[in-house]
Amino acid sequence: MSFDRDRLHLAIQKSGRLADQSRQLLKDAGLKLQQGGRNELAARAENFPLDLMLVRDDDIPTFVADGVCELGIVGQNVLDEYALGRPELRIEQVAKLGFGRCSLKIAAPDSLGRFELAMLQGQRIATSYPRLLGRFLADNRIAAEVVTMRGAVELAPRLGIAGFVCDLVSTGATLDANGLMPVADVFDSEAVLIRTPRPLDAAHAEKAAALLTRIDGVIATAESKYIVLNAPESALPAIVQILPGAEAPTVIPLIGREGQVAVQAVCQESVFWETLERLKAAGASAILVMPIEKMML
Ligand code: PRT
Ligand code: ZN
Repeated sequence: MSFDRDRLHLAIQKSGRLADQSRQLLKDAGLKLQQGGRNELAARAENFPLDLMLVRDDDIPTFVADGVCELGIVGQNVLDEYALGRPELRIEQVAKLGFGRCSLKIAAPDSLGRFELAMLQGQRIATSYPRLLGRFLADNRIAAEVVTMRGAVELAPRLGIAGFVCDLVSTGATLDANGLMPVADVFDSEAVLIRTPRPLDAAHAEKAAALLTRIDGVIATAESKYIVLNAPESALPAIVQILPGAEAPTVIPLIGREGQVAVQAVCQESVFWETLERLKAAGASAILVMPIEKMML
């Protein structure tokens, strides 16, 4: 596939933890993506003027910063580690995408027992995120030695390379398996959509805006539900309070049932069983919760 300057370019991780969900997001936004072989570095959207660049996640901020790709999807951890090294650049974070959640944590051997931040003073800490860790240490006025490792950070204490590690954690199983326990939170991360700091010409800007509107719609729909319920009119103030993230619900009188109304609302936050129980306790009945397939805000 040739590089077509007229099309938009979006860098995503080729394979790894963010790859499938990045593609799924674009599919949910209505894009038909060409499959592309194992060795393909790009994949074309058949029904939108967009080409995907399939790269290592570490290269995504560079591609976007240099304007090779107008857009990218990358973990905030990778973005901020890069951005701290090039403070003159302003890569814009356009949207949080709600997947790839993890946190960068400092961990210590289980045998350490009680921990406080001051114990890091003068210690060696192994990490693949020296700038994020460096900022955390400076913010907390801790003078520690940062040992940069590209991978296998969890092994550092056993190898005698460092007394502490600072690595990404999602379930905590890896720390556990290596006899380590989390002791401090350095940075919370999720996948984000980023935009180049280079100015876009009108045609590219229009295409990017159209794509972002669709992606915003997908993000909004992911958590949103449509709720319909019946209630006595007198219970409305209490019910509106309980409906999560609902603005200006529609209230319709129920013919033949004096004082009773039907309420319809889009809830932009998760609706749990507990929410339904609270609605019922407030006087609601016949409560329906429905998924929303598409939404354009
Ligand atoms: O090949 P490429 O360079 O593209 O991929 P990569 O190997 O550098 O990255 P990859 O695919 O592992 O992660 C991509 C992004 O996913 C990261 O930059 C984070 O934004 C996000 N992410 C979310 C994670 C995790 N969760 C995660 N758990 N990245 C890494 N991990 C690792 C962590 O480093 C540790 O080794 O998983 C282990 C811990 O997991 P738990 O579940 O045992 O706690
Ligand atoms: Zn990587």
